[in-house]
Amino acid sequence: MHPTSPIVLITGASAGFGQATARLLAAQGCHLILGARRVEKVQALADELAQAHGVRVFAGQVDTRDTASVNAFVEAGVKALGGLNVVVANAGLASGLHKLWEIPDEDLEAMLRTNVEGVVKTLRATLPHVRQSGWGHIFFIGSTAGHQTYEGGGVYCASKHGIKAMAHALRLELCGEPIRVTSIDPGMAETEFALVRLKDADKAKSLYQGLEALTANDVAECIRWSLALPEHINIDEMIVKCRDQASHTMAKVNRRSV
Ligand code: NDP
Ligand code: 8X3
Repeated sequence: MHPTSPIVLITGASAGFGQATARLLAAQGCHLILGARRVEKVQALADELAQAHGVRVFAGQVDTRDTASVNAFVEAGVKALGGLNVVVANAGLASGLHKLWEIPDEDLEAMLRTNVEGVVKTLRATLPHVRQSGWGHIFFIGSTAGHQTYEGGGVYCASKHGIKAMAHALRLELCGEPIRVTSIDPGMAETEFALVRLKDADKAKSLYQGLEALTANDVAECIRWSLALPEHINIDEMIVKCRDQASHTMAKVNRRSV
């Protein structure tokens, strides 16, 4: 049975899609369990949303690469709010734009440990609670990079192709249970993503110059809509790009002169 005020756990809630999703779902009356490494940002968001919308919000520090950290975060959040219905396994990143034969271990490990292992660890810790609640929805955050590849993006694309595989597998594994599985797969969206990847504010900004990229709120809206649908409807995957991006990579992007 679809609860009127579901309890939603979001990883990567200190910025970008995670933060925007927390804002949008709190405004719909959802209770939230929010985590990221920058716990002070998550705590400030939690305080703001609890005050503005009268919902219950738990804020915790979590590094999704670390099993003990994920387990402790999930247990504390579920204990504080008394259950869990929806998971948004959003924490992720791209690190660098190296060709496959040049990628440093640091970037390789950051992407695979966060985008693949971190998502598995999040799912592993949360699913028993979602099952116990009797109704649930698991959101993966994939990417157009899970549908195409580009030079310098081999490992990031591999990690997002991995998300696609995991979402498909989980849907098969949970078939017959009252739990939906959705992968939201955005194209270019202006968040902290490019800054984290390129470590250069000017280069990050120039990526979106002259085009109207997706915002974090646009992606949050896709999550809100998928969640609000009647419960027999499952959005398997949603590829969402801005109108200025015609290809899954940046090969065909419309830029107005500035
Ligand atoms: P942001 O950089 O704005 O946000 C990323 C979030 O992930 C931050 O809250 C960050 O928090 C968190 N995070 C990163 N590593 C960890 C970790 N080890 N443990 C816990 N939290 C972590 O990027 P976006 O919002 O754009 O990205 C969110 C997801 O969307 C990612 O999976 C990304 O791959 C995907 N995506 C992004 C697109 C884009 O163009 N922006 C397009 C398609 C997909 P903190 O640093 O505080 O830990
Ligand atoms: C982010 C989109 O094109 O930078 O997942 O890989 S892209």
